[in-house]
Amino acid sequence: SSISDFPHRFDLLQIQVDGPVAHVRLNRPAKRNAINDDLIAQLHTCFVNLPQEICAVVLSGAGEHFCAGLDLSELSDRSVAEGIVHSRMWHAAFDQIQFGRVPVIAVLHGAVVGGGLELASSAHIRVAEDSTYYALPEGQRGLFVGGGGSARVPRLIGVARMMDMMLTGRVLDADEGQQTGLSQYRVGGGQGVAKAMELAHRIAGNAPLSNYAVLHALPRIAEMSQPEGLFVESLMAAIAQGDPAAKERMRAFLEGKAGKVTKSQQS
Ligand code: 1HE
Repeated sequence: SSISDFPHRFDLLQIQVDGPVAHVRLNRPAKRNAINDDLIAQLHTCFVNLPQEICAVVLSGAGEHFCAGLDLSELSDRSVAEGIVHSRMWHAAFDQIQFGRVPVIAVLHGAVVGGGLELASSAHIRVAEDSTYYALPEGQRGLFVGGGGSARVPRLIGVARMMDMMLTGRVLDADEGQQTGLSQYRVGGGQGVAKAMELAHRIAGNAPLSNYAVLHALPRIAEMSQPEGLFVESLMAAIAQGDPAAKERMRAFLEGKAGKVTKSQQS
């Protein structure tokens, strides 16, 4: 997919390319970026077709909210069978985000609710602004999560916290989200995109195979029994080490040409 056409192909996504980083913004602010079938399809197409030049993605939402979740106006027309297919469409799109080629950093502000939290939890790093709040109103709407939330959210905050959110409608604010592990970075209002772009450029500077191993090997190993996980880790480590990019980086360090680990990289 050509990098120059890429940003112009999606009417519900606004895409800006900055060197190796693409900033993908949900662009349906009048509906609080509620996800209808078109938007889920565009997210899927966008992440499947990321041009090779792109090494990291920042994902954000236009307007006052990150995302109001499922577009509730499309719901009533669906049969049970169509509901399953619809949910699987969301799974396919969000799998492209979580298990694609490049790391994705979500910038959260305002409502991150229902399917919006499911989308956010498909990203690899979350940066939350002051205004962020999290909820799973599916319980109140007579629904259940259908965008991967029951698999992804407990892996971030645990089953008990997700049960509480779904059963009681509990809303977590930005600080609670940070304490419970929903976000990894907490920033002031309007600072999220700049922080995420800084992180994305840092990530894009890593060897592609290291990033790929973190996205694809690490979560699998974490779910394996320890003996199997350790064996897979050894294979992945040897493969990464064998890559010319790794050899070059190690040589650069030994020759004093690469950065040291410093405290300034803390956050
Ligand atoms: C929507 C949606 C939506 C807003 N579907 N149209 N998600 C929810 O249950 C959350 C529902 N939304 C809200 O609680 C609020 O809209 C917000 C807290 C997100 C934002 O409030 P606010 O005051 O800024 O906006 P608003 O006035 O409520 O909404 C502005 C417009 O967006 C309005 O439409 P309008 O034509 O009257 O201007 C709203 O109807 C529309 N809108 N949210 C459709 N979600 C795969 S399973 C996932 C299951 C779920 O995600 S369930 C949770 C759904």
